[in-house]
This record gives sequence, C-alpha cells and structure tokens, in this order.
Amino acid sequence: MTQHAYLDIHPEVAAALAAGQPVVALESTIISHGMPYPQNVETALQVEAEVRAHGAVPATIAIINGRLKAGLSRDDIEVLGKNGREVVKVSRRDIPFIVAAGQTGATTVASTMIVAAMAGIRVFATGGIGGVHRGAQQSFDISADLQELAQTPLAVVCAGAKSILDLGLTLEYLETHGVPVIGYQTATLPAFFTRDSAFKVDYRLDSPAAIAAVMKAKWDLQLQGGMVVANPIPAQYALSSASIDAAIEQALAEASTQGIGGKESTPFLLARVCELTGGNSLAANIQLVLNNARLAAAIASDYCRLHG
Ligand code: PSU
Ligand code: MN
Repeated sequence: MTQHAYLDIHPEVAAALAAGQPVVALESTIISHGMPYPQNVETALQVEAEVRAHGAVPATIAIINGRLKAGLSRDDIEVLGKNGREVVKVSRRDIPFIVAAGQTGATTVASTMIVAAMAGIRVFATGGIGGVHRGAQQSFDISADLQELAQTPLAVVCAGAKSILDLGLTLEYLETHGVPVIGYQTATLPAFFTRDSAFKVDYRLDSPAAIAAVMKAKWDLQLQGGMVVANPIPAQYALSSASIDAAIEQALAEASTQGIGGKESTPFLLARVCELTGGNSLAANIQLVLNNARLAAAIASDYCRLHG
C-alpha cells in the first residue's frame, strides 16, 4: 500500500491542487489544544473563510477515525474543538499509532507538514511554531516541529514563537538544520504576542512574491526542508511584553513544580498563559492567526503563478 491509501483529500482541495490553484494547509492542535471552546471552532472556521477571501482553498489537517485528512468538514472541526484536550495531540511520532487504532487526533505543526506534503501542499499557516524550550539544556525539550522543518518542504507562516520558548536557541537549532527564517516586512523575529524580540531574522522579504521566489529556488535546487515565514501580529492587536512576560514566568514555574514534561508541556503552558492573561491574549491570538492566513494565501497564489 502507498502512503496515499491512508489519505483523504477533500474534493475541493483535490480539485484546486489538480488545477494548480493555491491551497493553504492549517493545523488542528491549535483547535484542540491551543484555544478554549467555542472560540477554537469559531476561529478555525474564520481562518478558513479568510484563506478563501484571499483567493486560496483552505485544507485543515487532522486524523479522523484513523484517516489522514487534508480538508475537514464543519462537523470534523466541531468534534476537534468540542472535545478539546481529550483529543490526542499527534506529532510525527504518534501518527502510526492513531492511524492503526482508527482514532481521531489533532495534528501539530510537524504532523500537519507531513500530511500537507503528502497531499502536495506547499504553504501552511498557523499561530506559533514549537521550538527549543527554555531550560532545554537540562530537559532536552525541543519540539519535533524543528526537525520537520529541516526535512519537509513547506513554507510555514507563523507569528514567530511564543516566549514560553527560548527564541535564541530555537534560531540556533534552525540554523544548524538549514532552515531559513524569513521576516515578512521586518528584520526582527516577532515573538507571537509582540511584533519584536531581541533577535534578528535571517532574511527580511517585503512581498509574498519575493517569498514565493525563494520557495521555488530552494525546491528547484532540491534543497530539502521547509522555511519559517515570521509575520508580526498587526500593531493594533499586539500586547506589551510586560503584560505577557509575568504570565509566562508564572506558567513556567507551575509547570516545573508540577513536573509537567514531554508532549504535555506545550499544551499546559499555552492553556495557563491563556487563563492568566484572560481574553486579552486570546483576542490577540485569533487576530494573528487570521493575519497569517491572509499572508499564506497571498504566498500560495504567487507560488502557483511562478511554479505553474
Ligand atoms: N504554539 C502556540 N500555539 C499552539 C502550538 C504552539 O502558540 O497551538 C502547538 C502547535 O500545534 C505546535 C505544537 O506544533 O503546539 C508544538 O508542541 P510541542 O512543543 O510538544 O512539539
Ligand atoms: Mn516538547
């Protein structure tokens, strides 16, 4: 059996891919583990609508009853959102277990990239990528998202990474593995809720077309792997780092006292930061994902034009 025997591509997504039209992949861990219900479902549907409004077809990715899905129904999204943290969080390691057991799982950036690449999708929008955690010198907690970026060919549009992570070590890790970090209209790495951080991106590019040209060159040259497109949160929704830093410090301290580790670490920190900062950070989170969906649709359109 080939890998495609495990994959269901939604008819609308399949038609767009066959016609060389732009498609944007979206992940589902952000739905089940990244936001509370019902905002998670509303946001997932809004993000799909935003991709469409900007000329591309959305393909939200998950595993439903053991089937890899590129493109979900409204019911699938409702199930992932309503069951929230009871839905298994699936990264690269977990895929065969969830498939073999016929279970439903929410895909992380890493596993979304795997399924998207299988389907032939080249652009992916999300909120924030996983990375090297603070204290990784001791814990070795480094997201599988980074290894996936090293080997799977997608442009991942995000708002940088949350400062629950060590941004400096995350950049070093990506550099080692040949993954470029592009700043969209910025020379500094955005830190999710804030437009800036103390770190520089590798390359600043100011248009979707310039990003699409780099994608084409990289993959024409058969340089494996993906790239990070870091898109700052719109200024009117950005939070002050002072307001978010205290919540992040508290969440990290609680995780350490409670001995939270492994795959639970990121969902725990995300949920605590969200609780501690209240609706403020959730509203910002929703806006930055919509902003990334718009940019991803534009990049996908330019890439299709170039690539033919
Ligand atoms: N960061 C966020 N929101 C998220 C995630 C990260 O701000 O929802 C999710 C993504 O699905 C990402 C995953 O791929 O967490 C990383 O988990 P881990 O660190 O366990 O690899
Ligand atoms: Mn981890």
